[in-house]
Amino acid sequence: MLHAQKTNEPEPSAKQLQWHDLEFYLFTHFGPNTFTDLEWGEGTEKEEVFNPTQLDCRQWCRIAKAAGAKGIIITAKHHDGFCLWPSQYSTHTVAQSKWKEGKGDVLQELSDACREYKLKLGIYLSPWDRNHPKYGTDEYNDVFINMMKEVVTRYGPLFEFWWDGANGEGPNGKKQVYDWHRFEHTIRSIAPNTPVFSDIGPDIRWVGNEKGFAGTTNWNLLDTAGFKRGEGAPPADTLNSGNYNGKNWIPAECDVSIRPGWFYHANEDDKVKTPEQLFDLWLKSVGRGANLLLNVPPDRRGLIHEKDSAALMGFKKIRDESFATNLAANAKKETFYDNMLFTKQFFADGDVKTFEKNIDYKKTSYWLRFAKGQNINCIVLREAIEQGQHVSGFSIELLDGVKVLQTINGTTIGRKRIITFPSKEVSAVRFTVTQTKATPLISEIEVYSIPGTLIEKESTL
Ligand code: FUL
Ligand code: CA
Repeated sequence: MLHAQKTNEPEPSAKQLQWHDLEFYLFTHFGPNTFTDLEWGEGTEKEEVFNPTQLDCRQWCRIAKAAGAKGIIITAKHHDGFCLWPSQYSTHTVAQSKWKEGKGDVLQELSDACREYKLKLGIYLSPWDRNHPKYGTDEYNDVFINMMKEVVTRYGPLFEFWWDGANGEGPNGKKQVYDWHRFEHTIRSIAPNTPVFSDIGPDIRWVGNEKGFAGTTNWNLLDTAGFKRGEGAPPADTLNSGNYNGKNWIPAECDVSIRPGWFYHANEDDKVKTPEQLFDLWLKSVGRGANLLLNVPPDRRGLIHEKDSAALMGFKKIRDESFATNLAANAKKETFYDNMLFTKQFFADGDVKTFEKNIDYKKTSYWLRFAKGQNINCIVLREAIEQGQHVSGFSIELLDGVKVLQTINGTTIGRKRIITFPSKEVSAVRFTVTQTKATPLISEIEVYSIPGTLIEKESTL
């Protein structure tokens, strides 16, 4: 049991906590653009362009599962308006295509395959629709709501519903005035357990870039008052770092593609991110307390390309190998208050994994001592976020005896914080919370020695 004092700090809902634990899932951009080599279809494409020759959602799921992804979010409808399911609210769908003589249903096949492989299904539904004749009129808001109802009831339960903020012109040259109030009310009533993503939530926020990086300071908190989805969204750096005093628990999700584009283009087959690049994205997303939504677009066959699949398998392998041996497991753990050693009573549950302070945290430090010199280059911290995100500053000292070899200062921890640094031989690691908004609850300190080539790369946004 954790024993933080009650605070007014925002806390995650049960469904958000479940979402946080997914960490990593795939994004699937698939539709007419796959066949026309576009990123943003015009909406005027003939339905017959959509004609995958070997579509196999079980192959997507097999690969997702083997990559350690927990689910798949699919573009049920992108901006071109084409529906990957036979919607009764559109005439621009798989039913009008030649694929399976108009009898096919990608969402059905994917939801069946996800069930078989024990993966979760999520749906991206673009409100911007460059095809629908009603787009740009009030009636289109009903169309969008009906489509949401259709996909939720037919293919749910969904682990995430993804609202794109884009709002361009439709076939009649008009921009839609989205009725977000009704959209939100609808999704809440038909899918109360599904966390909803958009630039500003309500449950999950965009991280402010499409590179896959969260801020090194990353609050799960966001102020949304006065902001809108799309053009009226908070500035990118706010989305990237959240708000220190944000009133709502709206954690960040990092969406990024394994290729330059979101949709498959054969001329990008040689531009698939390498396993090492994907691992670097892992450090900058999951390692900064966000979730990673990695886009892996199926090709014209309707299959994940061999190159993408190979990169994903390599990515999984280096994650498994890097985090196989937690060196903290064999270290001696001690908690010091000034010079006094605290033992069991310090940990309310007698478990050193849950590091809690009932006294001045700044004077308290947590030590890991190794029996002999140990080469390390990676430390994983976790905050018990069930009761909120509190820590705003911490320090890690790498020691050889009493000599401090290096001090690493950080800001937020959140659900997970992965710190990497050039390898050092240490006899001990000392961890101290230097700033916090309320009682800090650190639930995990792990130590690793990962391959030197995987140390986080410098990056600028
Ligand atoms: C953006 C879209 O415009 C892109 O095409 C892509 O779907 C990306 C994930 O979101 O808003
Ligand atoms: Ca405890």
